[in-house]
Amino acid sequence: MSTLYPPNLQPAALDARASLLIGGQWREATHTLTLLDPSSGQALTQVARGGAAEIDAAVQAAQAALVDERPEAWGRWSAAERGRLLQAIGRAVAEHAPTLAHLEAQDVGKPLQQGLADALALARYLEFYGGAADKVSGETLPVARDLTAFTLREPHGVTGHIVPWNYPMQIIGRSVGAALAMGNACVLKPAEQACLTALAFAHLAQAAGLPPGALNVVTGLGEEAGAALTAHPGVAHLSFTGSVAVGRAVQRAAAEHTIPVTLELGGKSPQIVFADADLDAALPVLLQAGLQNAGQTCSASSRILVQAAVFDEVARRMAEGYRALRVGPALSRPDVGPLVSAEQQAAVLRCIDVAGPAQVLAQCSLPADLPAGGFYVPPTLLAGLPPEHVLAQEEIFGPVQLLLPFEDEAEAVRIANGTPYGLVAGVWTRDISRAMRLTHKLHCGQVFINNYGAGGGVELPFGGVKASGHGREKGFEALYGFSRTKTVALRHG
Ligand code: TXE
Repeated sequence: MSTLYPPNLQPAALDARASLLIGGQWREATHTLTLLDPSSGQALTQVARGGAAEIDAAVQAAQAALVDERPEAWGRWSAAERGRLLQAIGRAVAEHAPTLAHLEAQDVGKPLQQGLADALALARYLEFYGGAADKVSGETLPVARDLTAFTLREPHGVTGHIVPWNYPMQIIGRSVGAALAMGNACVLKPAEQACLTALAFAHLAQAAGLPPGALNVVTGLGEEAGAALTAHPGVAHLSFTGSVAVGRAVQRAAAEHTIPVTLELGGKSPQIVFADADLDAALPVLLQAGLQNAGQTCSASSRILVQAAVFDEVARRMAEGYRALRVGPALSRPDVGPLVSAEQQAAVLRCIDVAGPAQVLAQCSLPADLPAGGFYVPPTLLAGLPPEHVLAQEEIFGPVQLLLPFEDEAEAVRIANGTPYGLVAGVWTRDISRAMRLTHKLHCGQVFINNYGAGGGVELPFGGVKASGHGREKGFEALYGFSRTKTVALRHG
């Protein structure tokens, strides 16, 4: 394994003695957090447990990077220079993708092949936002003959990024990548369960030439470092991905300083399968979209709505798929790895209990040789619960999907829209008119027709409605979100 890690990316080198990046310096903290390997439950390494003092230092370092008048300071870089740097960081990320995938596998239990895809997605975000950095411009506005009016797009200033543990690399790519492209200086607070790829990313960014203060990283607990970041008056924009409860707290904290927030809060996303659908094309996607990353995905398709005429066939084929899954430690490239923590494991097992054995249509058995302390949950397909049931309403965030039958289009829309969330919906049909009717009726941020996720498409704006949050990340929309408009009007006679 050691040959995979360049010296500065060894897990041991990313430990407590140097895991706070503030103003270009790697610093220690008085207290530490222990990271566990979810595949075995064993301690992996330690990182700094930063708190309010470290957040304050990080925000000040970010502010300093923006006001520094020296030509090399981050605030003086042109858009093209920022773009070139992001692309160079992207190339370094791509080069180290296998290392990053290993770190992610050990840190959060993500199957190696999925971590590799995340690392390459991070590289692609940096390529995309690097290329886009100098293509966002203002406009000229026709007001009067003796006035020339135009708009400028300016960075917010210091942006705070609170990232969860399920897709650390992708979320860093879409939020930190876009924020840096627009010239903001970032303070990143990774999740306490998932710090290593964030730290590795920061090392790679520094090595590629990111100047001091442009990106600051404070590892620590949500209620300490995270809350301090949301409360800091020097932060001009907050980007949060995580639970609804914390998202609401982040928005309340932002309201104290009247700053904008982007909230991405998960969902209960349906895939709707009509009787005329190409089932051979749909079936692998129905499963994959619910089980990728052991179902710990904001856009996980946890509800599968199936038209009555094909319900039995879809149920049978999905059940076969579940029974054929291979659960295992992340480094063994399983279909489904462990969950991130003992807490998540317990919560998901509780949900399966709540459903009761009668509703379990299929369950993949766990291999006998799994490491004893790992946080494994048997992938479970549920059926027979009404759409109002709590398990059909609330995010489970594990390898559990629920089949729900419907008769017609109206009922499908009613069930699909009938939860507090609205992130993603998938529609499987050969009838394009029906697909478009549904597209307009579904309450969500993105609709995928005869696919789910468009292969991750970094170009596509992504975000939710209702309890799934607001604001859009990914695509050009993120660049607008991480900048603001200043209007200028010049009277020239
Ligand atoms: O999330 P938290 P948790 C959902 C999913 C999961 C549930 C709980 O349903 O089962 O949330 O997961 C930081 N101020 N999602 O407990 O607590 C925390 O340190 C500021 C969906 O892990 O919301 C971490 O960095 N920050 C989701 C981040 O918030 C705080 C991804 C997310 O943690 C904070 C993850 C505070 N008071 C969970 N408290 C998605 N949308 O993909 C915590 N944090």
